[in-house]
Amino acid sequence: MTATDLPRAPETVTADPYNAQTPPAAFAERMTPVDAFFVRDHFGIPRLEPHRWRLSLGGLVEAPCELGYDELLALGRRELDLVLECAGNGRSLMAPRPPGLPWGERAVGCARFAGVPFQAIAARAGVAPRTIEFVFTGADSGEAHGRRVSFERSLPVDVALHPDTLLATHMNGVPLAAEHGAPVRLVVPGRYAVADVKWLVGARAVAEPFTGVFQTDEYVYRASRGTPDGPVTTMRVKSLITAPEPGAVVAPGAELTVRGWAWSGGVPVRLVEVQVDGGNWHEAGLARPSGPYAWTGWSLRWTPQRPGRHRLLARATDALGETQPLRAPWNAQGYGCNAAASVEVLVRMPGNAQGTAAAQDG
Ligand SMILES: Nc1nc2c(c(=O)[nH]1)N[C@H]1C(S)=C(S)[C@@H](COP(=O)(O)O)O[C@H]1N2
Ligand SMILES: [Mo]
Repeated sequence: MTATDLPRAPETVTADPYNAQTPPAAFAERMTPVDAFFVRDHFGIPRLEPHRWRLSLGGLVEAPCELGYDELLALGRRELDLVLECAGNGRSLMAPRPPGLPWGERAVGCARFAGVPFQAIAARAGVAPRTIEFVFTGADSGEAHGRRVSFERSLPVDVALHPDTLLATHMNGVPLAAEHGAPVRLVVPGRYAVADVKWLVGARAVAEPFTGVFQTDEYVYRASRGTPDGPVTTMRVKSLITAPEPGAVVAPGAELTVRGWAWSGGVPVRLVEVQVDGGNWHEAGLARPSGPYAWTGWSLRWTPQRPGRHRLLARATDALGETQPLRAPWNAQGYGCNAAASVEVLVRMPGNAQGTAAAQDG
């Protein structure tokens, strides 16, 4: 069965390389099903067999080494529920639309990852004190900015050696799927998912800032084509409305539940507010998240009265006091779009033909 035969397969954005966003139905679940989880690939999908996989650890370490899959599994196991969000998520909402994949709002998902803290492997090799970063290498490569490169990203040494930075082998209880980085990928809580190098085959300790294409050309905030303002790192506070679905038709006087998810880069969500047609903001109820890096469920009862189209907005605020802006913050490459979530619904009496026509011309 191919991905497109699955009832809840991701919605393809580009076929080659394969990029796809999570379908709305998958957000009904706290953990986004693997089959429905968004995929972001810059090059092709390498097919790596676990029993032939090797990770090389080198650079400024006392004892460079290689590690196989079973050796990795033997080093421990830690489970974490993590939101993964592409830094380009929401780009198509920016005006003018920056170049890059035209993501809607669904290049995001939350899954339970299991793996081994990178720290455990680094400790075995012994990290030289001069180390400022670790560079992580994926098995995929191709042409980018006129160069032939591997997919490589670096992390500051304290982030790389944080006990929650994992070499993940499992997602939602099953071994990683090929498109999500099998057999081993990096996952870094709280950061935009570009940090989460898939098909991981190498890690090296370095004493200078890494300047690879995906570190300094791509995945940086720039006001214009000029000097970058800084790299894409922590996920900005954000929310998603999962019900009602866009264009839903509801009867006046019928109570419904507006619900969704909210998250911020490793910081708890403190508040979610919902607004109808530009009126007052109403505080939604928050559910307890399944872990410090998981998303927070929120909901609010709403009884629409007036027939017609209604615009619902949701905005989250995190424990640091950061709130989603109403309009997408623009930057030249379209990263970090965290504008308030928005959905339009149609309220009409059942069987009202005019309402039906109005629903269709939207
Ligand atoms: N090796 C490799 N790792 C990668 C990428 C890639 O193209 N190659 N894409 C990154 C980006 S930009 C994102 S958003 C996440 C997406 O992870 P997913 O496809 O499992 O959802 O993987 C990251 N890791
Ligand atoms: Mo991404």
